[in-house]
Amino acid sequence: MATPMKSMETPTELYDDERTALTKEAFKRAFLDNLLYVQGKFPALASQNDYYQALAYAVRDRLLQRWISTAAAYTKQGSRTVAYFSAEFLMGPHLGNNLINLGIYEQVREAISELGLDFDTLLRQEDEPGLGNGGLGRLAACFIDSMATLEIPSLGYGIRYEFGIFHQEIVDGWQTERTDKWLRFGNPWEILRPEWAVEVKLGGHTEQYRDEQERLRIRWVPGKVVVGVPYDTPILGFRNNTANTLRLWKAEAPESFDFSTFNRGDYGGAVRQKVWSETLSKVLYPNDEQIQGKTLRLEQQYFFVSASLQDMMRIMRVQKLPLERFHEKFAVQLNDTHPAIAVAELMRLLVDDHVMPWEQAWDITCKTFAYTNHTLLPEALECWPLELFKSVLPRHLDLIYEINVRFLDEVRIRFYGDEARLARLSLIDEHGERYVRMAHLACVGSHTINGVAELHSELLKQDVLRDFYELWPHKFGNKTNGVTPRRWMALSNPRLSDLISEAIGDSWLKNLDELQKLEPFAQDAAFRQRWREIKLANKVDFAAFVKERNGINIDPASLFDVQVKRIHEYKRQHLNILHVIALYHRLRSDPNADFQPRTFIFGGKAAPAYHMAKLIIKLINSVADVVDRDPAVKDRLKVVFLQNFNVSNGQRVYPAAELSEQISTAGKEASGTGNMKFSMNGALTIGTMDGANIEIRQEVGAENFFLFGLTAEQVAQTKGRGYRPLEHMTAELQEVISLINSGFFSRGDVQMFRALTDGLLWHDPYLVFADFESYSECQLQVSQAYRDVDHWTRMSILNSARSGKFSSDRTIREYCADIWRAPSVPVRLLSQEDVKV
Ligand code: Z16
Repeated sequence: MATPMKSMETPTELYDDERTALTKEAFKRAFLDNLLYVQGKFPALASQNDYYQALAYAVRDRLLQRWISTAAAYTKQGSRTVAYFSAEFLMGPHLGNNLINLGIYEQVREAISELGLDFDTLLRQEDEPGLGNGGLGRLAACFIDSMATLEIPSLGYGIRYEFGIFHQEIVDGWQTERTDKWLRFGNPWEILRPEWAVEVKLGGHTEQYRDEQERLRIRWVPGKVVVGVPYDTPILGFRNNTANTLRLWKAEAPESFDFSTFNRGDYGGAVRQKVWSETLSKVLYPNDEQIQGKTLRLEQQYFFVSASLQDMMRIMRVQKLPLERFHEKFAVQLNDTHPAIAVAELMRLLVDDHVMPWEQAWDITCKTFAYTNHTLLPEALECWPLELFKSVLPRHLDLIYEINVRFLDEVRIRFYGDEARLARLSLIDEHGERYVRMAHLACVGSHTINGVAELHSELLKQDVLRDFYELWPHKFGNKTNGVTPRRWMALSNPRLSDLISEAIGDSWLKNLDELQKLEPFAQDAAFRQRWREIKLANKVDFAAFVKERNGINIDPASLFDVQVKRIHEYKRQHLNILHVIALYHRLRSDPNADFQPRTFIFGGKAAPAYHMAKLIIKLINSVADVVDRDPAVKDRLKVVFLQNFNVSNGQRVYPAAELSEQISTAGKEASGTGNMKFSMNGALTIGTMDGANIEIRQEVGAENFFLFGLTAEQVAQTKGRGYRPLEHMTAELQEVISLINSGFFSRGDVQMFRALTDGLLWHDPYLVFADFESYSECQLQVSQAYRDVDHWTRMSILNSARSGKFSSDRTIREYCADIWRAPSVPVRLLSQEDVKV
């Protein structure tokens, strides 16, 4: 045996293949080592969380080897890199996903159980990083998974919020919010990189000065400075050697600032400075489609964007690339307008800090950025009051004015004499109070603009961004969203995934179009039987989970009808619950009616200040409560509101779902991505012609999809004529509204739901009544179809078999081909030989 001193003197092995081997035995050894040497725990005294941490560190060791190999490959090749800028990354738990991607899920499960521990209990210990609100943040997570799987060099850039999306608890039927302390027990998946910290300026003013060459220049004198410290999380590709990076910024106080105050004896001031700095990355704003216009939010956006662009410039320095080639080295995708300030910030860095001529800097900027829009709701378009903007970013406001002057000059020539068009296109909204329009900044500074589903991209061109489309039609395109089948099938639905692999082999996880090979199995009675058994087993698991969480029994033999997503009027959870009340009413009126038993499952968070959304939650819970206590409908109708819908809960619910509710008012949901997760897992959709529903129906076939409601065009016409809800009132709908208003669901309180019912009756922008009959009728067809078990199973198999398009791998391939022009760079795993020190 080598003496310790000897090996210290000649450290030739950077890592030991034994230490990070993927075998069961090596893994057990690593787990126990971590428990002792990292957690400092003796097995008999360790908690489940200590075991989880040890397990996570053992997995992390195995991922670091890939990470180093990836960094080496990218550095050596100086590869073109995608930088995905997003204020949100809704990652969900890492452990299970990393095991799937490494291909060691089963070995590790066995290793852990051979050590006498319960693997599922350990998986559940992980506090998921909920650094996003919903679809947009989860899309970013699916995208970085797909980029790693497709071996595209990429960096995800965002904010390391100390508190992610709030934890939702239902108290007396109402939503209450609790802080999400996800970092409480530490985060084994991240690595702090203090050596790459950067300074970010905020506030203050600008002034003119002459540089050494007597040139007149502008200087930004900031009011405060914060330090951005990067925390890196490796993002594994699926069964390859790629480990890309998610780089999230934490805000800290610069030491120099503290010291000057501290030295003056102002301890309080020094502490305040530190506290203020850290508030920048303290908490995620919990609003999805409603902007709040808070100073801190703009500061957060600028903070992570500036830190990221500076970091990219550091990478260029390290790789000895001149800044003139910034757009060749990097393709930056702006995930909505949240990072749109990047357009002005890159100009500032190039023009002010690097003394580049304006025209050249602008050329580089426009060749760098591409912008994805995620919404058609006008209230979700970010506009910052000019005064607020100026107080946070005085230099950027001047730069935006300059960009605007040059831009409007171009428009003036193209559209001679069209003053109204100039006002509509301007980066500054001047009707009344003045605002900076972030979507306009994003459009002007990007070479490509895309929507997230066919219909959405069309409506952007016709409606929201029409003037930009008329100016630059070539910039516009569509990239229909997708989701990663690794998390949303392999990890969350192992039973179904195993059956599929048994039938068609396992390459479908890398090439989801291969699910087509399942189609013939829809005609195979034995296969259908197994398909049904799996759905039932998933429903049984889910029922146990509901029992544990909500204390109520749901019947796995009933139809599981699910609507999980953020609560919003445009998503129309109220349409769903009104229909549930109608069913309840039917059962009460005719207790012997022929009735397909159903369990209605709801889940989702409401923005804390969105009162109507919170009232909808209360109504759902109130109906759930009454229905649960009414013996007359027992076993036939159940309503469940699943608390705190998040990624982990999503992983439980999609595999158990049979009917997917995608019932937004047509023309309002940009895409939806939950709709895809359901369909892949064999649920049928009841949905409107909205977002990606249209493409799902197109793929799975109209005969395997339950369509109802007005089209986007009909919605627009109806509104154009003046929508009058009462014209759509039916006897049944009248009963439903009366029942609610009578206080039946609110212990006699006739006022409780008035804001909701009055809204629907008198001024409803989402046309609930207009679609109610069509929806009820369609639900009747669902119930009938469900009774023909074989027919339903065939439809279910075909939904899954035809969902290949909705892999985020397909989406990312399209971004690479049409927007980023980023080739893949395969990674070879470095061996001991390569890394001799
Ligand atoms: C969000 O999740 C979305 C849009 C938006 O403006 C803000 C947030 Cl936080 C969603 C869309 O509502 C949804 O239709 C889409 O599928 C998703 O973004 C991803 O594109």
